[in-house]
Amino acid sequence: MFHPAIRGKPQTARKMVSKKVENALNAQVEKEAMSSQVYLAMASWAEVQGLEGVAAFLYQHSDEERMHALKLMKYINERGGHAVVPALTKPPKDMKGIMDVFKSILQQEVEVTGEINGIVDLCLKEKDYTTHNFLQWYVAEQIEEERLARTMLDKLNLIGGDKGGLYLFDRDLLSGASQPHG
Ligand code: OFO
Repeated sequence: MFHPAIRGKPQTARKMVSKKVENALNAQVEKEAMSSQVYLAMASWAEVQGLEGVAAFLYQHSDEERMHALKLMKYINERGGHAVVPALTKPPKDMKGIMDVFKSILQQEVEVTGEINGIVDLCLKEKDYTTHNFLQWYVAEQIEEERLARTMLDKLNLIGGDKGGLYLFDRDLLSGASQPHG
C-alpha cells in the first residue's frame, strides 16, 4: 500500500470543476491572499502610529482574508482541481493617513465584490451550480465587508481632524465594537 502522497490521485477521481472555473477560483485565491498581505501591512503601519485599535482590527481582517483564500483552496481540491499557492507582491509600507487606509479598504472590497460576481457569472455560463452555491457565502460576505468599510469611512468623516474623536474611534475598535466577522 502506497502512502497517499506517493500514490497521487486515484484513477477514478473525476474532475468536477471545469478548467475555466478552476482557473477563476485560483485567481481569486491570489486576490484574497493579496488582500491579507495588504491588510497586514496596514495593521503594522497603524501599530507604529500608536493606533492600537485600528491595528487590532486590521490584523484580524488580514487573518480573515487568509481564511477566505484557504476556504477557496479547500473547495478547489475537494472538487478535483488543484489549488495553487500564489506568489505575493510586497504591499506598500507607509500609508498617507488613517482616512486613506479606509478609503483603500473600501476600494479593495468593491473590487473583490466585482471579481466574485464575475466568477458567479462564469459558473452560470458553465452550468456549475455547485460552485455557484458555494460562492453565495462570498457574495454575502462582500456585502458585509463593503458595509463595514463604508461605516468606518462615515465615522472618520464625522471625526475630521479632531484628535479626541480619533482616540475614541481607536478605542472602540480595540473593544471589538466594529470587528470584522467572516
Ligand atoms: Fe475576502 O473579503 Fe475582503 O477582500
